[in-house]
Amino acid sequence: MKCKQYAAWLQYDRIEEEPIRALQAEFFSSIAASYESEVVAAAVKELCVYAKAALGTAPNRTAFAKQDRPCIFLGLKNDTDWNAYGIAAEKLLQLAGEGFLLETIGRQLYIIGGSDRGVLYGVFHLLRLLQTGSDIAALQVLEQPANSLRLMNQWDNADGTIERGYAGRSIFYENNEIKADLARVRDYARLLASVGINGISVNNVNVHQVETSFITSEGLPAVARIADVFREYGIRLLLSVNFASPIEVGGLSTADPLDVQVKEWWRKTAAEIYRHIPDFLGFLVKADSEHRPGPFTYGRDHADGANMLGEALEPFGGLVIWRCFVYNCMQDWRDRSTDRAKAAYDHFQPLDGRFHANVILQIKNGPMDFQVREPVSPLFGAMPLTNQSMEFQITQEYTGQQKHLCYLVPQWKQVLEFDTHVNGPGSTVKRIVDGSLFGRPYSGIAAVSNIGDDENWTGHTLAQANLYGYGRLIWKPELSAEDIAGEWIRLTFGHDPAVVSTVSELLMNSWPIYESYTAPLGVGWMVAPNHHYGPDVDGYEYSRWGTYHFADRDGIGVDRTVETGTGYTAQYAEPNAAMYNDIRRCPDELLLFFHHVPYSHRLHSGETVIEHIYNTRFQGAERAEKMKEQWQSLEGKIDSARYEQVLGRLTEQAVHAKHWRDVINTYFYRKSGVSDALGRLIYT
Ligand code: GCW
Repeated sequence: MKCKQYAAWLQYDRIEEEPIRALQAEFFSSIAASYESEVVAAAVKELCVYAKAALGTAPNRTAFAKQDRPCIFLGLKNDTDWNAYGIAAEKLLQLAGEGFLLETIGRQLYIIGGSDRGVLYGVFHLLRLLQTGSDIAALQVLEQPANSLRLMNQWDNADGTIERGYAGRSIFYENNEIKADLARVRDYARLLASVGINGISVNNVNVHQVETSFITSEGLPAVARIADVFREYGIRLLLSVNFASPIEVGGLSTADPLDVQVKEWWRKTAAEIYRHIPDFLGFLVKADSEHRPGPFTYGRDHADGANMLGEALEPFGGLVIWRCFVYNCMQDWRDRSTDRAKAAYDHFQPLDGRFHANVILQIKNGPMDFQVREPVSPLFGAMPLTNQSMEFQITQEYTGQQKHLCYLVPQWKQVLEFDTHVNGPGSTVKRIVDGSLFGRPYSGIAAVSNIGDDENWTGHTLAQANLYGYGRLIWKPELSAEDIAGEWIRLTFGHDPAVVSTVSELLMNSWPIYESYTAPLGVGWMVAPNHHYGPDVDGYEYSRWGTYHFADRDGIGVDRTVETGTGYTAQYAEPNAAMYNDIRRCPDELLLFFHHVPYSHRLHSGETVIEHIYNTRFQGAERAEKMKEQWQSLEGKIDSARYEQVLGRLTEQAVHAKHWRDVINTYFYRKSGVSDALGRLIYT
């Protein structure tokens, strides 16, 4: 019996209210499917798992036919005359692809998918509804996912380590091999499918030696085993590929994307991949970024590189997902004219219109790198002729590494709602990445996973909410962060009102709290080099990474204005460009991202910058301590394993938040000489 931490949000706790259980059991007495496939089989199995755990029953599989008895019917939109079963034609018309319809008619429940994936998503949605209090006798739901590509990116290495992983080791690999036992991968696939994920890249974008050979005939049989497991749950496989593969595993002397032999090598490689994995989704590529090989070596650009791979995959319907995280990571801190934030736009925007139809550019949400606070990347919407997708980071590299609580859905939601104005008002990021604004054929959202082989998957048990929330949000960006939190809490911990309200408050406050004791006002970093955990204000200040805050005795911040700074603000469409450029109109939370200001500069909040730094650091550390106490109020209401696990993390966070507070406050006191107006303790 797997423990509660492992079951995550698929607890399927027994329904205690007798009438509700009896009613559900009636519906679950039999299941009939009009279509058979691996994915439908997974859907049926899931219904049975639920019936056993929550209702204590075992449904009968019955032949698909009209009947008078209670029954759950599963099928595809096009394989049955659903009108004859009482389903309205106009509803069926609205149903497509991966969408689903849930409808109760009398004592029969219909789960109809636009495809077999739709059926599976319908089943998981049904079980979510049943566990969060919906009445099975009155269901009327029609859902279509907003984004067609809903992807997970693993940064797992074949040696079993995970780049920026904070929850143990890889569930995929050990000792430079794919694990023999993939049972846990299957459980992961089930978790991902339950929130609608339909594609996964299973190796780190930094493709090292062993992983480079995943695409060779020697490597593919093992990779295909992983693809087989994900296929059961409707999830298609991607691989991160090394741009220099033709040299490293192909025996060629070049990887020049315009070289005939190189093109031929990739074409053959693609054919070989599809021989092993017929539904292979495509390549994820990090090229010319942080010392990874790429087209620049040959004097070619990113369009040349991506298109060459696009052409190789095209005959098989595969995609190239090309990352835009390209910048000079050998910068000289003395050089004030180079601005890392400008790099992605500068590299890619001029290439608009040159990318092959099956190439998608994957852009990190911010222009720098997954900081606690960043503006939205100005590249979104700036390439109307190019497919674009979003890259979020679920793994908490810069947001507390799953030791600190940081519920990221509110941040992602803000990014998706941001109005770029590139095509007039209403040009929100969510409409760019769902493809609707410019009518792009391919689009979607990816995120770097936060799981490892820890028993609870995510290190911090409450960090499961980020994995869950990511899937739910990208399926339906209209959901609020709070509603998603509420769903997750009920599914994970049950319905006790004290638990629901306390955990919801903890989650919803956690991002602002984390922000309030770490780097202030959008300036970013201030973390220890390499591992990125804990404060080191000048840790990156004189380094080559282009991530500076420029604090001196008079002020702090990065001048990115057109007049006196790097000119980055001009990459935005109006009116955003003017707003960010204008120190009086720039939002407080991003002030230091865009402007260099004296410590005495007054914010819209009424505080000066130095007061803000001190006030929020003191409040942040206090609120972190409070979070621990709030959690302690739930003792006895949550099983002890999860209770203790979370308590341990919140205790560490409370201590560490004080460390952050003191390091930051002392740093700025020493720099500025300004003492705290409220006389609180700042170490000198
Ligand atoms: O933020 C940086 C990380 C690297 C990562 C890189 C990227 C996979 O520190 O670990 O490499 O981003 O996104 O490529």
